[in-house]
Amino acid sequence: MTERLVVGGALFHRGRLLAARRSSPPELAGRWELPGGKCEPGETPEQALVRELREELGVEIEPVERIPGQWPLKPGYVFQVWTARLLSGEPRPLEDHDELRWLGPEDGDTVDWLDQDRPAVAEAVRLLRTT
Ligand code: 9L3
Ligand code: MG
Repeated sequence: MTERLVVGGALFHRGRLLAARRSSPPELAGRWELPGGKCEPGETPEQALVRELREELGVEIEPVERIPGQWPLKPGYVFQVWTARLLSGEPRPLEDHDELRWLGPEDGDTVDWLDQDRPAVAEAVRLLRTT
């Protein structure tokens, strides 16, 4: 079986990283994530990320680079993360989130991240500190 890809975006802007609090499904609500979602057939991961952040946050972004690694989600799904930069718009929680927060380099542990997101978040925070 080929695994379905879920893409997440480590969105950087003015030295901060965007965290988004999920509002659904109930078992994930209240936990924080790198926004994103499922890659649709015929889409590249980068195209899926651009579409998902447009739908969920109302912003235009540019994927920059893949964060190495991939992490299992529910059966049949695997999670990969790209760093991204904000091209236009101010993120708003339009879909699937009820709060957004820009985190500085020292704020990585201040929200309750989904377990699956933690390794990529650690790397994103490291990049925030060093780039
Ligand atoms: N997921 C985990 N971490 C993330 C994202 C964007 C998604 N950063 C998981 C939650 C869902 C599945 O992937 O079980 C599909 O995500 P979505 O389409 O509900 O956002
Ligand atoms: Mg989503």
